[in-house]
Amino acid sequence: MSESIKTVCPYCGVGCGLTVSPPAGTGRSTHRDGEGNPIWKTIGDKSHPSSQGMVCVKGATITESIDKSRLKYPMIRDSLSEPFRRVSWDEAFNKIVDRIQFVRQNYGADGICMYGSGQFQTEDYYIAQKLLKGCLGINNFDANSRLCMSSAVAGYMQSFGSDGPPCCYEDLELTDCAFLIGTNTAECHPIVFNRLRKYHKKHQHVKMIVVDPRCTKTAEVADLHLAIKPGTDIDLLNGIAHLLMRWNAIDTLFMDECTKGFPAYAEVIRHYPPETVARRCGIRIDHLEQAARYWADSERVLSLWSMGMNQSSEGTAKVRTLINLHLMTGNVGKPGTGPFSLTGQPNAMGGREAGGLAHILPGYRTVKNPQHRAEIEQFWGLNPGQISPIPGRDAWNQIVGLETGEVGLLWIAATNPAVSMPDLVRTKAALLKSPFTVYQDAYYPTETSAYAHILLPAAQWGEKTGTMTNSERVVTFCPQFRSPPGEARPDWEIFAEVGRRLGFTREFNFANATAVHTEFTQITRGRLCDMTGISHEKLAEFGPIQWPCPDTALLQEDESTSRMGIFSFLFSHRDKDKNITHIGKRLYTNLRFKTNDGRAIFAAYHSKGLAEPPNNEYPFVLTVGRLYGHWHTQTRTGRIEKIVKMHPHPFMEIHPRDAAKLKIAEGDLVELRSRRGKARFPAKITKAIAPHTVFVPMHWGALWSNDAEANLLTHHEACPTSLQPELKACAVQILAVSALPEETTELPHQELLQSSELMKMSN
Ligand SMILES: Nc1nc2c(c(=O)[nH]1)N[C@H]1C(S)=C(S)[C@@H](COP(=O)(O)OP(=O)(O)OC[C@H]3O[C@@H](n4cnc5c(=O)[nH]c(N)nc54)[C@H](O)[C@@H]3O)O[C@H]1N2
Ligand SMILES: Nc1nc2c(c(=O)[nH]1)N[C@H]1C(S)=C(S)[C@@H](COP(=O)(O)OP(=O)(O)OC[C@H]3O[C@@H](n4cnc5c(=O)[nH]c(N)nc54)[C@H](O)[C@@H]3O)O[C@H]1N2
Ligand code: SF4
Ligand SMILES: [Mo]
Repeated sequence: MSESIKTVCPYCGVGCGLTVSPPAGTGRSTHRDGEGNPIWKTIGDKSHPSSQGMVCVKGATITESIDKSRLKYPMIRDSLSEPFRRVSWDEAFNKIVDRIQFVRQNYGADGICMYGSGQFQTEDYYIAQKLLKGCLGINNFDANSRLCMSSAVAGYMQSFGSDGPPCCYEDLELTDCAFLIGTNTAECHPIVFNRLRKYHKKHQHVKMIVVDPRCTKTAEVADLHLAIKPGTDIDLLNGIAHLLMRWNAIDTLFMDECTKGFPAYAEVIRHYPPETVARRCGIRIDHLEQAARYWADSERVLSLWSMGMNQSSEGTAKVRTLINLHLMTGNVGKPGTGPFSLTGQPNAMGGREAGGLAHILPGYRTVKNPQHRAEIEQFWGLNPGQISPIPGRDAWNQIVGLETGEVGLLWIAATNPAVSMPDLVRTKAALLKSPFTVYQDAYYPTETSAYAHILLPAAQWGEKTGTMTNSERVVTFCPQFRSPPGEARPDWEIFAEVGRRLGFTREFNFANATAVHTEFTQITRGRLCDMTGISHEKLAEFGPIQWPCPDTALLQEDESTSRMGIFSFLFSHRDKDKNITHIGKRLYTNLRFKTNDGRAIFAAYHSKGLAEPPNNEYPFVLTVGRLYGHWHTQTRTGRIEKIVKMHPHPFMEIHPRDAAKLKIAEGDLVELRSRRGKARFPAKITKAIAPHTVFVPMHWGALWSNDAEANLLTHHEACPTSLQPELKACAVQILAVSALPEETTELPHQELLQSSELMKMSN
């Protein structure tokens, strides 16, 4: 390939457009990585409507990692103590198909589980749903999005009657007040933050409020930073609502016409006077009042949130309570307003569209809804009743199924649970017990490959064609521009081949990814996420397209953006009778929601706080999050020199007062202990963290550190509605390692990892 191509960045949910060109230079002068592989050139795509040419360090360096430490061939072993041996695809497929048949007969269909990822393309997601939920009749497909987005999904569904973030990035530049809660946008959604920050800097009247126990890069530039104690978000939000009520700064007309359930909420917020709330949250009363003032005085309020809200044992309640504020003040459905959940992974949104969690079905449908099941059964040509009405095993319940012996086949793809799941002591022990684990990844080794019986090499970004949807519902085409290494294959092709070998030849008769996408978009017809007007061809021709986009929509150039030299599209609608709420950049502009009566629903939740609050024995709250340069478990970013220099090692942030009390100096090695496990980090003393709270990054698994695995400490207690675990907080004690008696710090199952390291394939 000699020309450049346009695609989307495969890291975060901002979904920046990238332009990729072949490695510069020829022969020996070619630009190469440390292993001698030519490096493709990546720059921001100026024509992408979401990012307008901007990229962060991760997008800019992505191509430096794509040839390093790749898994190239299928590999098999009979037990985890044996080395892998290379096999043909044919042998690997036969083994998997035999196992599926065996498990169906001996365990029942519930014994089969797949754990996928928001890093799948939509095509991968769709085929996996058809295989598991359709053909095998088991809803045991869950994704790492359970650890990431599920509270936002549940919150939108319950408050608005459907999933779907109603806002768009343009709202960042149209708001009067940005309320950022539980999100370190500057480091984790850098280009969203750039757009907001530029506008905020330029317009004096625009306010930025950041709610985070840490003074992050995001909080540093806010007009108001509320460093609440972890887990007190509902107190704060109810406290703001209390003041808005007291000041009568509420939109009664909107509430009367467009919502229901307010009286029950009004009863709840009575109990949240400022004194109580400030004390519980650990903030000043005047700061609380200031936050409520900004809400009251702003014509347009936009809230942004991510893991500080979602990863909580009351995640859905947090999300819904935030939505309450928007409903009270009529801040929804208008430019510059709305509750905007920032999606973490590049295609977390596509996963939701394709039904990629254990309780949902493609096209924003749910497993429990009989009509939805019937629609999908009919679409897939299945017998009525083939799709199970019972939600499948969520991520943690797949682990529990291994513990109890009910799961006979676990198929993991595009995620690294041996680092990212909560309570790694239990997770690893369960994985060790798994009778049969298939692991489909692009890289080798990862921490999870140590627990696999079969490794399947996946083609990654740039090596397969497909689509991804970003936080603002913009779908971008990601064409293949290079060959996969060795025998690696696209995820969807692997799933489809297994489907065909199980006898579902008609169901998986796809010539290519375009055919998969065409079938998938048809299943969205008439739904909120209608994408029947989007196709690979149109995306390739016109560039990124936002949904809803039914095939009755006419593509029109959006004048406001094309004047800025950016080419994006608005849609006009031909068929007024179609059940589509809205065509264009925002959802719910007619203020009718997807509930039965069109009204949005207030939620009435009291604050419950953390599932594992600190006590005398475990006096600190540990919170775990991300750093600007690294991506999750480092399979890519750990191999990029510039990023490794930026963040060379793990650390634990602690407040100077706590450090002094514990006699810990900067750089001292400390051991954190929770009720479940322990891990060690050098101390970083900083006022950026609230007292009694400590922070460690999530990025260092067993392959990248000796013993700084954050999730050895965390617990699996989850939100009862969304089943999203409280990965953001657990109770810990802190001990200076110098004060500990000498002992070996052998990690659980470290020997396994070492053995897999030793047998690195000669690739
Ligand atoms: N650089 C980088 N960017 C990424 C990723 C990455 O790995 N690296 N991953 C992507 C993914 S998948 C995701 S999900 C997103 C995550 O994006 P974010 O959610 O922004 O990232 P986190 O650092 O996990 O958590 C955000 C903040 O929540 C705060 N927090 C902790 N507990 C509480 C609480 O009780 N209340 C409140 N209000 N805040 C709390 C933490 O202090 C932290 O600063 O990032 C995406 N972008
Ligand atoms: N304590 C704590 N734990 C957390 C979090 C936290 O904030 N705190 N955050 C949680 C969240 S929000 C998330 S999203 C998870 C992320 O956790 P993981 O999903 O485990 O992290 P990644 O490193 O992104 O793993 C993605 C894997 O997919 C592989 N891969 C990349 N592209 C492809 C492809 O096209 N096909 C295939 N088959 N493989 C591919 C990569 O090599 C990598 O091994 O961690 C969760 N865990
Ligand atoms: S902001 Fe996100 S999508 Fe954009 S370049 Fe950075 S990692 Fe990629
Ligand atoms: Mo995530």
